[in-house]
Amino acid sequence: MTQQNKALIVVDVQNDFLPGGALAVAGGDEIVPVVNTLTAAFETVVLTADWHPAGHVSFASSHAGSAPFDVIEIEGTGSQVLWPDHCVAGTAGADFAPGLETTHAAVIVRKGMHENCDSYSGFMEADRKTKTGLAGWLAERGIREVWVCGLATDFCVSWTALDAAAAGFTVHVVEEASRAIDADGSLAKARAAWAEAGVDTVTVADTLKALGR
Ligand code: VGL
Ligand code: ZN
Repeated sequence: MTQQNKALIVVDVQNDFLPGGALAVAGGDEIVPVVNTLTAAFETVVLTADWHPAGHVSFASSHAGSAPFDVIEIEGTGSQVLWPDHCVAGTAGADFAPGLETTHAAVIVRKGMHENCDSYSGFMEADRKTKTGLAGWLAERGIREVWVCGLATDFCVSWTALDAAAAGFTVHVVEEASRAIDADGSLAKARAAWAEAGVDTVTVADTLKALGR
């Protein structure tokens, strides 16, 4: 092991977030080969998967009179953006993107599994209390520094990166291996939050260099 303290977290590279999917992110398919380049370079790779029950609280279809992209207030969560039904557990939309290298990942973290609570972050649900266990998993393996990429930059990648920073990890976002939804200035807001939290953005080339590759 030459990279004992470093890990890659690949966030939600799943069919429903690709063009043609239920919650398509423009250019989402373009990141697959870029993510694969990163995956091949890291010894420790974590994949997250958005994995919702049917009727999930984040689905507009679960709230009469609501439409996708409306924002509502939910008890225990606060503001919640409502989405089209997506990444329903066990459906093809929740499968990893075709061509995504997954065999080398040591762990897959599924999130958003509780009907009444969303989870953009791979570390903690939207109630800001319920943990997935990922911080402990990483810490027990001696990981101190993480690179985060995937879909979507301004939602699940951003929340995962910010929670990693809050958990004490050094965090880099690889935007080149990510794509954004960018609704209502959400990408600019995410970048400002990263700067505030000490999360930097790096290229794939920077990342390979940091790994000595
Ligand atoms: C995501 C919205 C809803 C994401 C997941 O992976 O960024 N966005 N669920
Ligand atoms: Zn979701």
